[in-house]
Amino acid sequence: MLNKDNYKSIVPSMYETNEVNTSIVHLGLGAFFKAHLAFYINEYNSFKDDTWFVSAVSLKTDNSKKLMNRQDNLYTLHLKGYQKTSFRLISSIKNSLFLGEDRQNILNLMLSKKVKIISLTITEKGYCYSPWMSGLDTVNHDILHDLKNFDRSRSAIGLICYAMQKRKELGLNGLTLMSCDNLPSNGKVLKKVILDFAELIDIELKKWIESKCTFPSTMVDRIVPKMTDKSLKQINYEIGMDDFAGIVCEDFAQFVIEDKFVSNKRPELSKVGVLFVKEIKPYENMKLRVLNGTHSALAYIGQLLKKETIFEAISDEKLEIFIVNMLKNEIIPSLEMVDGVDFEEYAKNIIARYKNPNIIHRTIQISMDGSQKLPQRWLETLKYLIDNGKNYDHLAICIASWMKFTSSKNLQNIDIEVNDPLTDEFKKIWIKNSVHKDIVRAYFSIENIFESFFLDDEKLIRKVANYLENIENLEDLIQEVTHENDI
Ligand code: CS2
Repeated sequence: MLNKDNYKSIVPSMYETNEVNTSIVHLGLGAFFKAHLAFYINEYNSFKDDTWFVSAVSLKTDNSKKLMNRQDNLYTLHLKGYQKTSFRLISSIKNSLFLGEDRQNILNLMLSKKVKIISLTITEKGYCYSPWMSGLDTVNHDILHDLKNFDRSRSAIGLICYAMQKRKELGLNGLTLMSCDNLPSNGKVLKKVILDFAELIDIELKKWIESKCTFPSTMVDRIVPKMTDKSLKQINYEIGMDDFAGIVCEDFAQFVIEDKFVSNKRPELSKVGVLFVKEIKPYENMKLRVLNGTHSALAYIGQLLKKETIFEAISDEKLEIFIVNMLKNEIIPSLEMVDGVDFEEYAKNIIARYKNPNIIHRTIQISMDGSQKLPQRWLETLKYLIDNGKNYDHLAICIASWMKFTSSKNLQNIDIEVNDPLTDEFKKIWIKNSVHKDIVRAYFSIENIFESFFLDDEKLIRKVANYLENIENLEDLIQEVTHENDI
């Protein structure tokens, strides 16, 4: 099995000294983190002049900790390009921990003078942010739990606030708190929920965090499909030994970070292609609307049309034309300029990434948690188009497809798996209503997804309801709108 003995010769200084500097504590030991932040730190450490290591924490289960500990926190990253594939041994993770077992260790790390950054990949819902409340969702179960049991917090938000309170008591400095999730202004969102939570604990804690910590926003990009037995077997075969923690991803990666670190303490990741910028919003919007927006479109439409993977979906010519038209006529016009980026090229490149036959990315994986994803992926674009009197047929079809998908039935009326915190709410909508306009209105009344603006727009409601009513003919609808918009 892969471990430090078999790889001693190529692992950086990590094992040459007993004293290892853990300089980042990361919350969310999942595949995306292992293929993205851990990868970048690994590349950076290969220069050997300034090494940073990560202590990675799982908040919910001990699976990753077990797998990683068995192999001394080493794992293989299988980078799959269109033609070439390569392997990287990742050794940037110093230790893997599980909150359910290692709370004290995790806290000690967060209080250590060596730690400069706490980073997060906890998925959209992990932030417990309510757009409707414009801040922390104070009725979220985890938040209610953590407010009552602060020292046993189970959410990332409660845990970070607890650690910051201890740092404050010990007279230590603040930390850089860096979100790496697909949210717009992810730094601002993190700051808002942390400060809201801290205020409910103690106003002095809020003031301390506000003055001592920073919250850089980031734009993160790499397609990382869920691991399967087959992809793990392939890694094991290629490296010639067992690696139970290996990860497959595409060979493309991008990382843009707002340069806002406490005392400027950060690894100089520009050496490995990371872009540090002052103004990050245009990058975030570009990525969320172009990539994630079309990803979700392909996922919901793909699910209804029985396309198992993004590759299958984009290989259907009708769907490709639909996506390209949506990009050209609806998404790209909504974007602010980004220095040195040609949006047409950017979008073309993303379509090419979807066409990578070596990446088996399931549409069902991307369909997950739509209620948390739609606002930043589609609704901001839609709002722009409505405000500017432009056509939005493609997006309206996407929304109707998402509504149909969340009814838990596909076009053949067969049950489909809907994995979303609001699944029960969606089910109720379909039980209570039978008229399509009423169904659309009921969806638009979900304040944590839709701003009131949408519920007031009769034209939009009529359009989405009309598509929803005719959703059995989804393939025809897709073709019709693309022809109309091409003229
Ligand atoms: C995907 C993203 O699962 C999803 O919702 O759209 O994880 C996507 O693959 C990444 O953001 C790509 O950078």
